[in-house]
Amino acid sequence: MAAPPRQIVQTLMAAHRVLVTCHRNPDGDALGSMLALGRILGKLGIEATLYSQDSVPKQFVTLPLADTIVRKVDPGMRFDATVAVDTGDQALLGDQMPSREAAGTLIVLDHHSSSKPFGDLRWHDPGAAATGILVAELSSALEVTLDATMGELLWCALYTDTGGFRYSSTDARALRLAARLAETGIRPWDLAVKLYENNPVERVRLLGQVLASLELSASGHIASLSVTEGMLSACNADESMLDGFINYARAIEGVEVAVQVLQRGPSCRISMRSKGRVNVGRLAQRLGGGGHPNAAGCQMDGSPKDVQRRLLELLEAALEDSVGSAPVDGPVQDTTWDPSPRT
Ligand SMILES: [Mn+2]
Repeated sequence: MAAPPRQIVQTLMAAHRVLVTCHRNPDGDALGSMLALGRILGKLGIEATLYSQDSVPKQFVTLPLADTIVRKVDPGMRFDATVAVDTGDQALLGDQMPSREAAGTLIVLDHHSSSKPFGDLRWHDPGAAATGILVAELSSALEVTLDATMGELLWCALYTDTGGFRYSSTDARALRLAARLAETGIRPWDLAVKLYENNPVERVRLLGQVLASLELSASGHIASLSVTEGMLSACNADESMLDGFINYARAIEGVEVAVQVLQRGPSCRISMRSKGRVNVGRLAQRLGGGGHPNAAGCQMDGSPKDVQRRLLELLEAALEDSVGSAPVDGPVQDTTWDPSPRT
């Protein structure tokens, strides 16, 4: 088990009031980590305020304590410390972050490989399959025993960020935590049903439309999906329901990279997923975005059709460069990386 930087432990131990926040458009790791950390701090008698500007996606509203998250921070509040979890870029924090003085010591817990350093104290561990792992390790350093509520929250973090223990980020450290969480009394099947077998029918209808947009490159190595604003409104669906659709494209035999192009007014939000041969994180970074080697995102101007065509050219070139090369090194995650928060 890795140990958190001592200064982070000491700062939290000395704090009375802490703000915990995460990246915008929070995913299961961001929410699970934030909520679990809130509860851990609570056990120490520390008053924790949990702030996430965007509403909790429907998939996660039944997580314990999800209803304690606030979407605005009272401007009069002063904190001894602020912890940003699962956040690789300060720009991904909410608009209402308190001022430097009001926020106290800014602590960052993150595992994104393309993260841009920020904050006063930082625990950045790209080898961790989820930020939830760092939160669990922090709880040990703070001498807080994980209870079933924390178990459920951290299970959500770990399970969603490893794709149900399938992604290459799944390692002994992740599975050791899984065992520790199972010992808190959680029931993995009940949580899987809660997280993945509770789809709103609008999401399934939207999936039908999005899958119908599937296009394969001539080589068959690149698959792309597009999501237009028209599809969302026709299905009475919203962007939060798109989570995981791209994996259907990646799961096609022969496909190395899957792309999802989401129309947002005059530009598009791009998500890319690689099976491991092409480093899409590097490509996204070149396009002004970021992410992990196997999961990344960026934004491009133009219509979905136009963007799809340009991306295809870039990806074909990237694939050519990587012909015969081994899968990209290092642990890879498959977490959401959102360069362009919804407003
Ligand atoms: Mn994460």
